[in-house]
Amino acid sequence: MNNLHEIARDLAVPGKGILAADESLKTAKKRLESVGAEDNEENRRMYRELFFTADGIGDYLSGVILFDETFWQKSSDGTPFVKLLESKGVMPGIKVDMSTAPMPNFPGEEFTQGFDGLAQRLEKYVEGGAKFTKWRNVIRIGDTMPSDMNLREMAIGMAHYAAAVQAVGMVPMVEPEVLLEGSHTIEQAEEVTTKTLQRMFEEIKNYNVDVAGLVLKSSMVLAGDKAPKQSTPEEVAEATLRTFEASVPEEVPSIVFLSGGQTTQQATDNLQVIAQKNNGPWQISFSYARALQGPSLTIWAGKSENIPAAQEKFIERLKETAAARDGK
Ligand code: 5MM
Repeated sequence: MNNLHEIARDLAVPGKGILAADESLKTAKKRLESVGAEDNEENRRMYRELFFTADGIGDYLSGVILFDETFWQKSSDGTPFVKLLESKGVMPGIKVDMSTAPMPNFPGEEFTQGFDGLAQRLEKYVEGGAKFTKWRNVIRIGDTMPSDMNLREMAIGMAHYAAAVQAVGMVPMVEPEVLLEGSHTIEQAEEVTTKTLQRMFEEIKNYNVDVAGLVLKSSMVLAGDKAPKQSTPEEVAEATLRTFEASVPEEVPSIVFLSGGQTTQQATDNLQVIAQKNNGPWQISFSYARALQGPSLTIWAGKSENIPAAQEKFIERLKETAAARDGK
């Protein structure tokens, strides 16, 4: 087994998962302002530090996905965040896409930016200690969405990105997020997610990417957030696992989920039942942002005196989510 295979497998080992702390500046602003905290570089740094210095994160986290600004920042005692995470046995990862933008001529659809200077940026991250990377596309479900062109662009972009990352010795995490927003049924979500993953892995193969050295970050399959009939954890687990069976090559070692706007409870319950029912060849775990950080963000609210309580809440969320990852 080569190094990429080992890293890809280790990112989803039993009992552990990934923290997605890679919100772009725009998203970080939204998060901070939602709790009345001012959006500035120091507050963003403090917010990240809260999570990275919480006692015991290494027991539940295999990796953390960072955003460029955070990747180069230091904790209050001067330790670079990357070194701090490494010292806790947590692999540093980096988001290398440059977020999404509207797709011309396809109203409602988006494409992912970030190929300009990608090779140079990847080299810098390797030197800086990154072990894996992440690239996210979004796929929206609607009357005429996703369009064939949107899927085509997503698949080619994702394959090209994954090939570039493996070429410099890092593990690419591929994240084609099928959005939860909308009134679609779980059946529609299953059809679109299956098609999305099939198209993506087809191009990944065409680009000679080593699928045993990548991690799939997927959305769960469930009815849209405005659908009259919401999905139960059993329905989510069955539809999600059916989707993977129909689309994910068995050599892929690890699949991790995004929480995508599900409540913390939903994200935990759904993960637990998926883990219990998973008979596939893949390890399945989590790579949540909101479902891990949300409750701590509310407690912290930008005030340093709230950090201990926010950290305690974070460890509680990690414990629950890591147990769910093991089907408990
Ligand atoms: C879908 O978002 C990813 C997982 O987060 P959730 O568990 O909250 O759904 C997340 O890693 C996302 O890719 C980053 O937050 C960056 O997103 P932006 O929109 O800031 O590029």
